[in-house]
Amino acid sequence: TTNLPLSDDLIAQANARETAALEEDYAALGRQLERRGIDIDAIKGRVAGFSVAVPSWGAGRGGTRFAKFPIAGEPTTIYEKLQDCAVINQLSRVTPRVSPHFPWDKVSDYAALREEAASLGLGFDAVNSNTFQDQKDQAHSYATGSLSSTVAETRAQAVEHNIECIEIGKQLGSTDLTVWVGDGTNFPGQQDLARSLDRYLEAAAQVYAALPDDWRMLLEHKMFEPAFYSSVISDWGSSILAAQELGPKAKCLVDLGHHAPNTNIEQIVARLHRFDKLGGFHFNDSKYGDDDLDSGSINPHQLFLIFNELVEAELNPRDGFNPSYMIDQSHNVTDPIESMLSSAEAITSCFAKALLVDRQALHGAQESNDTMMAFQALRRAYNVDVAPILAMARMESGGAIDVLSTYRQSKWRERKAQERKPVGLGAGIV
Ligand code: LRH
Ligand code: MN
Ligand code: MN
Repeated sequence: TTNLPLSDDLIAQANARETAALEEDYAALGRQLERRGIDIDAIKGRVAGFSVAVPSWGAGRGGTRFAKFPIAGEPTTIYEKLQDCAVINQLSRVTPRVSPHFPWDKVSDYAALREEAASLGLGFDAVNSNTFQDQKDQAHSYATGSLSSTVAETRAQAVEHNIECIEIGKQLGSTDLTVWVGDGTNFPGQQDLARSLDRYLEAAAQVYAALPDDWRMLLEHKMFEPAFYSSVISDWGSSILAAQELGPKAKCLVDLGHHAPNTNIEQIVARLHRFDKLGGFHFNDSKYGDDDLDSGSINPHQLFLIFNELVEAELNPRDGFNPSYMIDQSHNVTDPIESMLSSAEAITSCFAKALLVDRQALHGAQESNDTMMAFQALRRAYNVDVAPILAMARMESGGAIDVLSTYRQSKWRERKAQERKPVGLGAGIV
């Protein structure tokens, strides 16, 4: 049974007002691309096959450690979050999976949750474990770290929690476990830098041993925060070394906000791919640190260059190249549905632009050391407005031509403001 949140009529009526203009724009872009030897329908086909998962935690209004400003009608339970994610997918047609976080999304019946999601047109993506916060009724505190804690019982509890996440994930149909730990120190000398990594590796190996054959363990690194002097898995170097030590099912996950400012992330992508360790992404954008701003809102060119590496990687695949794409953002000042609609569009646009790069021209210019023409091969693709391709792909699969205006016409949030219980005030990351 389907239980889609928006009426197909609403989408069809909104599209009817936009179709003629879209057809004109698509035809004009098609002629422009044809002159470059590119078949627009082939690009549209690739775009139609693209998808990115949304985070369950992104459906609620985020906050900082200073404050959180909830909006009326925001979801509080995983069931309400799934409804909002279903709205995003119904309009955008590129976000058919949700990445859950435990214990935030804990329920008593995961088979029922999976059915509920399916009735909303959704599946589940990577399950995320949480050993960076203490939960009430938890036996051991993570104040000393989790997988790398000096306290053996705490490490065992963190291992146990990750294994429980795998068990939940099996019921939800996931095949990836994403592990980010906040472990680290705030003072020089607080912990032994080498021994803390040893403890992490030993505990992570126990989690790895519990992975089903077709599962992957995605190790997410982060330079700092909550630890401000040292983090155990602080960078892609620590991440790839850990993944190599754990085994072939361990891969690295690149959260775009988890690097030092100005880091060449696209080069990290190429490196991880070269060594068979590119597991996936948490897309977001940042200006200063782990800002969790909307994807492509600050540096869309970087996002394009990352997708350029991914298209190169596809042409030169290594074993099991199948990076998972997820959004990981904190929507502090916008309606989260609108942010994710806009972000999904930004991410898909960069994928589409990367497909437009004349690879022959690029590789030829690289071989002959024609720097300017190599750069121009990228620039010519980046400058194309691919919006008509995305809109046409969406419309043809039942989505909205103009996702944001159709969403506003649906009055979804206003309706939910009447139905859902208000969210309490307070600070917190989600
Ligand atoms: C850590 C992180 C990680 C968590 C999420 C809530 O900063 O990026 O992915 O699971 O935020
Ligand atoms: Mn992340
Ligand atoms: Mn983060």
